[in-house]
Amino acid sequence: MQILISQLRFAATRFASNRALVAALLLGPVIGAMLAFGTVAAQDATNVITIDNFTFTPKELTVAVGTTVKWVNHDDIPHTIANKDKAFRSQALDTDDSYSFTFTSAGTFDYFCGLHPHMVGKVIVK
Ligand SMILES: [Cu+2]
Repeated sequence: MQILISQLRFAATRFASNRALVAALLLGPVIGAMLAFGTVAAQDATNVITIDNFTFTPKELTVAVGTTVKWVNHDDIPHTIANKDKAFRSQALDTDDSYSFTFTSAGTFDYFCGLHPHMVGKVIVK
């Protein structure tokens, strides 16, 4: 009888630890994906410059070296992104088109719209 009880306990313990293992295996990727998605979402939100009504918003953006900045045109006419020092230059962006550039060195990058040079903005890379 004592042996039977200890065998049952052993089985119950194994069952419980297996369930915990299965739960960990199932939840691990889910939590990982949630963390990854949260990180990507946060990065996107802070590194996007929108173009609306002939205006870059934010007009001035500070990012870390290695950051990719994305410009999205919400106007119904084309715009371009052109760095004053020619470090980057986009094609004409139609409505909802975007242009991305990864800043690999520190500095202040003044840019303007090649079609409407009065439209200006600045990315500061630290
Ligand atoms: Cu423009």
